[in-house]
Amino acid sequence: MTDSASPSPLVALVMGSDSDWATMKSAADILAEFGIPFEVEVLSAHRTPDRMIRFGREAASRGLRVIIAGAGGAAHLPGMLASVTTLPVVGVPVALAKLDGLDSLLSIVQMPAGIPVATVSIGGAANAGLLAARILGSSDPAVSRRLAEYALALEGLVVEKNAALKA
Ligand code: RP5
Repeated sequence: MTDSASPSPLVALVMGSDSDWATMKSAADILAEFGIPFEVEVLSAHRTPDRMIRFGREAASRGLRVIIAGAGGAAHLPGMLASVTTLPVVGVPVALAKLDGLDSLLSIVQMPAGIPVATVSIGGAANAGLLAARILGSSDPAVSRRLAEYALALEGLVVEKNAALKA
């Protein structure tokens, strides 16, 4: 699938199926907005288990710093990746036609002690992108600065909308 321009991605944006892309694209948009190089992969814990394990095992040595993993239904991808890497894994529950994503959320969030997945809200891929930016920003002042600007812009929007309501 599509990659950002950079030759060495810092974030892997992975998903269980290409059908998850409509949700996961919001994370890609955030990473692109912050100028963070990323790669996109479809990897399934159930349909491509060997590929998925190999990807997780090699991720850190390939220079990746964060993995964002989205899946729906029996959403085992984020947890399985977290079990074969020490990189931070951000899990995105993708909503399918049935159960409104509650199944995905519970599959991702209920990790056993020792193997953490930072789970965002159902469909919360934009926040997953922002969380990855914050993880990188803790050691990259340029990303940290952009995060502060992003927060200021958000604040400005709310203030504007508030003023518009009263006008
Ligand atoms: C999950 O199964 C995927 O993450 C996707 O959300 C869901 C359905 O996949 P498709 O049948 O659309 O390929 O593993």
